[in-house]
Amino acid sequence: MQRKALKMFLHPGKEAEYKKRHDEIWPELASLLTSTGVQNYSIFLDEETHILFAYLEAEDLTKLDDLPNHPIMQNWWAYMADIMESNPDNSPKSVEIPSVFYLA
Ligand code: RM4
Repeated sequence: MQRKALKMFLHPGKEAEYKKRHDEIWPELASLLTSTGVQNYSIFLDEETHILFAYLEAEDLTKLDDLPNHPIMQNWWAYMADIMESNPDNSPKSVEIPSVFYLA
């Protein structure tokens, strides 16, 4: 199993809206992520800094490489772009976080 962590950046004041949208995550997006191999996808919010910490696992992380090109992913990013720091193509600004410790 491979693991990946990254941070994204929520606009202040959008905490409840961010959670609501994820509580109501589009079933087709959940299916897309699952069928691409994503497991244990978790997102945590640091309420002091508005940093979103995301963690996921996959047997092969390279299978996720095409996700940004998928229309469902692109539609979701367009939907989320008003409440997160986003790039011109609507993808969320994100910074990968290296692993420094693992206890299985
Ligand atoms: C996040 C962001 C991520 C997406 C999750 C489901 O807010 O859009 O890119 O993977 O939602």
